[in-house]
Amino acid sequence: MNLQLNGALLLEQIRILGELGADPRHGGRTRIALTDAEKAGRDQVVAWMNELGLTVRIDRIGNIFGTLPSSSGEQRAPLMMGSHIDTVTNAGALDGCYGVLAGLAVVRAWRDAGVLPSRPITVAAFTNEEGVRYQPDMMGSLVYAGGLAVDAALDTLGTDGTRLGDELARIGYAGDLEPGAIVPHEYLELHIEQGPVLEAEGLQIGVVENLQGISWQQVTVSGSANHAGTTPTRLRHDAGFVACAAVAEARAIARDSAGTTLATTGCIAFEPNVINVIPRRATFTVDLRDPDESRLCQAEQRFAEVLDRLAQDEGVSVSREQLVRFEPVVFDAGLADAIEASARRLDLSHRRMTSGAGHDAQMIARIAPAAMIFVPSRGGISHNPREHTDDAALIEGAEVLLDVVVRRLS
Ligand code: HGY
Ligand code: MN
Ligand code: MN
Repeated sequence: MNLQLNGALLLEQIRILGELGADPRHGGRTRIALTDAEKAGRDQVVAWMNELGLTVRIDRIGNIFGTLPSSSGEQRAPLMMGSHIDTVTNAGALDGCYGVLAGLAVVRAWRDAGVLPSRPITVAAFTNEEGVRYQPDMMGSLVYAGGLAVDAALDTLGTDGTRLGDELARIGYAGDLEPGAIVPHEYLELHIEQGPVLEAEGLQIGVVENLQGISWQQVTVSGSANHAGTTPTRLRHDAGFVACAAVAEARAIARDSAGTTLATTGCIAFEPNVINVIPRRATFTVDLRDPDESRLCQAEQRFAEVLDRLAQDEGVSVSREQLVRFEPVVFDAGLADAIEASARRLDLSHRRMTSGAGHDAQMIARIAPAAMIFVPSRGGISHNPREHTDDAALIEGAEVLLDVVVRRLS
């Protein structure tokens, strides 16, 4: 079957969606989950789904599904493609959005050819993949895969004190479909690599076989405020010092892992946060990742020991809250083989690789065969307005996605 991808329209839709939530001051766009800016993004994707004549359904956690019916009419489990359209703060235009819009481009190729697939094709935009406002990340796909009860997710309180379910209702995306009601036959996610590997090796396609484990925790250090000028070091109970020392130790844990473990502190705050007062309290996050579960456990254990030692030496107390803990995921070998075969058929250089970032595919892998396709990120940059992938590479990735789907459905 000779289906044609409309690459120009895909690039145009990426550009249009990328303008929603644009931040002229700091660059990029910010469409944090369930904000008005993200609602605008949702509304735009739903409008494009309706233009394609898809059956649009919203589930109770706000996941959006657009389905192209099959030629047989019978209700077979759909082949699903998807990703997310929520962003981090000052994000690029491609993270997540590329996969959702490329899915629509694949469906459009069927529509343009005037043929229907042998089984339904569903394009999904999952709620709150980034987990910036409400933890955990990949929340919508986690609920959809049965990893988190929808009512618990709806009761989640955000970093801004809002209740997720209230915000979902406020933006008009509190759907009635039970999460998981549409069980995919298999799932494909096209995504930018967000890392340096493909570009460094001059390769066009990543065949993503697995995805590393993720551990997010929030640490609270409670010490004693005191005068910065009169308090001798030996008498201090400096929460700020312990937090900073712990962050430095987390980097040492990553460095000692020969590069497999990654440690990131993305958020840190001191109280009272004034220049001449020793902080009485410090809160900070630690994001630990490793493709190997036992190494990730070792990193968590070592960090806990470091924190306890620092706390004891400084005479402060520490508490840790686990925000996210996802084990590494291995994707479906058959789908990975199919992706590799399509890259080869399209004469695109490729390699098998691990995903450093979390993705909705890792959740869908719990309920259906799933795999991912990567395209290069310029400079390996993402979660940054400078995120970029060349137009030709974006279209190549979508061509691979189309080729895999056509062959899986023929
Ligand atoms: O954190 C992640 O890896 C993803 O971007 N949510
Ligand atoms: Mn993403
Ligand atoms: Mn992301």
